Amino acid sequence: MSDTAPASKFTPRVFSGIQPSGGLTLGNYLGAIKRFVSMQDEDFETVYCMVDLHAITVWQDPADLRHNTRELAAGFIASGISPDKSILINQSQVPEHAQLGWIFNCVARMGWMGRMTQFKDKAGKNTEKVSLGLFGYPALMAADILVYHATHVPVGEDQKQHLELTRDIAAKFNHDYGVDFFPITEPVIEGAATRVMSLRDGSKKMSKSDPSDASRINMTDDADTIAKKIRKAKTDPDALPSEAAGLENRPEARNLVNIYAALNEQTVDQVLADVGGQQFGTFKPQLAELAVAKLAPISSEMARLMSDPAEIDRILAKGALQAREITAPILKKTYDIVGMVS
Ligand code: AQP
Repeated sequence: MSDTAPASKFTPRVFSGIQPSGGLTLGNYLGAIKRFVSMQDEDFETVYCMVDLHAITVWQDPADLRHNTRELAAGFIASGISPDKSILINQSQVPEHAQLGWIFNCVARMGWMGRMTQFKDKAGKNTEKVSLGLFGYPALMAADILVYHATHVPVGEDQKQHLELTRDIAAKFNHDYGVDFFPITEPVIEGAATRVMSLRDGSKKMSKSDPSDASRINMTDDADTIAKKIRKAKTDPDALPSEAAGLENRPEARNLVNIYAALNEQTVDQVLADVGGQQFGTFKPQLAELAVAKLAPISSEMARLMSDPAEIDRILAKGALQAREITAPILKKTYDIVGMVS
């Protein structure tokens, strides 16, 4: 659209977040965090966030929320996000997120929000009973991103529609007020595992809030638990194919091969060149061994960091100060554009 601002006039800046709505899963790690880590060494400023305001769109026990927020920060750091290279924050400690979120509630249209598939999935048949916050979630997510003028957002496949909405909100704001103020953000959806599926059902995303713990690998699972979950993962009776095309219509097989490829930083075809022809009884122990080798150092570092929660709180407090140097002027300018007396 001619009335939208090109991303290129903005400082290359990455923003992304994860909800502290449970423990981190392998899906979060492969779909999002691995890319967060690599982007901090590219030509970007990087801001990574525990989105606690998003988490409470569904009920969270307060003690669990506090624990999960710190554990998520520990997971970020243990996975390689450096508080010296990236700004690491807890969303509620940077109030400009919620303040811009309100403005965007007034920009986004009910019809746009009603089409969000994640809302439909999470609300199910219960739309009358879910929180208003769950419905408005994508407008707050747009604010999280745009309050930094972020140009790039690394996410898993499931967030694609929300990012399109973020672009629509930026474009509508720019159009309505006749400005080129908000960037039209680029989603970064890359890698062999942009959509890690449940270990129990290849048609469902692996999710931290799935009632079945066997459906996911948690970043805090020990070696025995990881091996057991992989051993019990649903599969089909056929041997593995030698090429990616042979995984079509085999969602569970494809999921396990994708996980192997992402953990081992290979393509699916490279993996299948090695394991094609194997039965799952042979492949699963190799996958378990690889998963344990990659995840054990992260989970033990998470445990070490969690033994000193005050240090995590200090990192988040410092991150909030750094963040507000970016967000406060952008919010102030937004208020000016909208016509608020300041
Ligand atoms: N299964 C997945 N495969 C690939 N990427 C995934 N992500 C989540 N699950 C997968 C990516 O992780 C980032 C953070 O997601 P989130 O925690 O903010 O929300 P979510 O997508 O709703 O994740 P969960 O685990 O399913 O949380 P709950 O159960 O609370 O809803 C995003 O980049 C997401 O794409």
